[in-house]
Amino acid sequence: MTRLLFKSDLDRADLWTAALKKHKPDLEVEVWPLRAPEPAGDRSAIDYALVWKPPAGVLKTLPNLKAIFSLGAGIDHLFGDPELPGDVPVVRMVERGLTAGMTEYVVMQVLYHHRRMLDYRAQQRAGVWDELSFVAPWDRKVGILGLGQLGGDAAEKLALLGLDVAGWSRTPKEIPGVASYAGAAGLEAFLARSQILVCLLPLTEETRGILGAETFAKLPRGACVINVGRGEHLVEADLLEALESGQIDSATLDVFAREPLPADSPFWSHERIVVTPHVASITVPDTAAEAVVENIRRIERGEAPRNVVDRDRGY
Ligand code: NDP
Ligand code: OXD
Repeated sequence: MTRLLFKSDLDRADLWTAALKKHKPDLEVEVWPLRAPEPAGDRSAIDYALVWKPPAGVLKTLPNLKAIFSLGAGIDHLFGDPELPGDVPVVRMVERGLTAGMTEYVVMQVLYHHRRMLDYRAQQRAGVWDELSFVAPWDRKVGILGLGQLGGDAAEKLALLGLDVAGWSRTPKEIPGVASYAGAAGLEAFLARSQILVCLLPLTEETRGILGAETFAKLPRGACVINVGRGEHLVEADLLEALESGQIDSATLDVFAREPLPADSPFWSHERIVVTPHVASITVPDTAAEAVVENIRRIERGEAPRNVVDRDRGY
């Protein structure tokens, strides 16, 4: 018998249990009660954990754990645990629902800024009928920080729309229609061309604060910033200053250093900022359960699971 511990901060355990059992009917799913500090059942019986933001120190109390599956693509919620078991593979979420949702969101926000929708919204509020300047898609330079599972797919789809797309990653990439810039040496040239900059990096010690004054100064004047990575990628005060000076024209922010975004955040009412509540993409239970079950089967056949986090790289 195989037993999986499931923990989410949303009330969707029934949906997840059904999805997991659809793909592996003999899987026993133990649900960690919503908002409880600890799981309830026999910890030695747990083979796998599928979790989002487990409290620090709990995973190490599961003595027979074979893998830790993150419910999301980001794994920073796990690596904040100083007692995270060192000998158990941590698997990030790679599934087509999450990828498709992120690509939709990034395409939507890039087009929103490219087609000056914030300006048209302001004109609508003021009752103004005025045609603003139009930039052809091939003259609009979009830059994606992070060309992994999510950034790579979004970049490819944006290129299919005819936009002039480039991406930046640690290692060079070959994606149809997408110019590749890599490593520290490639960053400056990449930023210099990015009129719309999208952050889809994982949060690591190297990427924390990357959306700050130094980066903004290297973008073309009047650039737009879309942050869908993590709130800690952004230096909030630097963005407000760059918006004030006109170096940055506008921004879309989906993730924040403090979530929910505090009621007194200036972002809520800023006319040049679009705010969404960390919903750029959401793991889809059916397709995600399929990916998790496929990895469980691999482990049970004695094979290495796919999409294991490299602890040295931090993602
Ligand atoms: P991946 O691990 O597949 O991709 C990460 C990319 O970032 C890779 O291209 C990697 O380069 C690049 N990268 C990492 N560190 C550096 C660095 N120091 N310098 C240059 N490039 C770097 O991650 P995903 O695409 O699956 O997810 C990305 C992030 O998106 C998640 O970590 C999460 O924070 C965020 N996310 C946000 C969601 C939301 O709703 N807002 C939903 C889901 C995810 P290389 O390819 O060379 O290794
Ligand atoms: C994720 C997220 O990492 O939801 O999947 O942010």
